[in-house]
Amino acid sequence: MRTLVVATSVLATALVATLAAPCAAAQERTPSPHGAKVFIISPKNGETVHNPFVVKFGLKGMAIAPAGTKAENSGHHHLLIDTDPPADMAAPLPATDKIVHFGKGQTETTLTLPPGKHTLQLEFADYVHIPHNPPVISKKITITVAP
Ligand SMILES: [Cu+2]
Repeated sequence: MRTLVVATSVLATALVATLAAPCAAAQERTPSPHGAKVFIISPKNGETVHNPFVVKFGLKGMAIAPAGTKAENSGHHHLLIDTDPPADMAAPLPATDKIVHFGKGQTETTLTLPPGKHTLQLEFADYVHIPHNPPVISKKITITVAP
């Protein structure tokens, strides 16, 4: 119990430090406008889908720009499959089988995943794949792929 309290306290301190020092980080990272958000239009959280299925990306308060194109309040989608956003928000998102870049400015994709439960989450990032500040990340949804 004591360990938990200490851990929570450290986490809270780290969070406060992050919130209190946006200026230092803002010089490195592209700012996102207030109220910007990304969300998964479909499938819905808890939905059961059949392969292959379409994932539609929603965006509010920002614009899509292809990777490599620097424009204010813009970026491109990244779909996180069965993984969390990387902790280091100052680094470009890696391209892996779990972090898929849509650098051409796509707003949907078609997936085929093994049957069972999977999580999906969207993370928006700038022209060099670095998350905005503050980061624009959707809620994580859980879906079930039917056998
Ligand atoms: Cu990218």
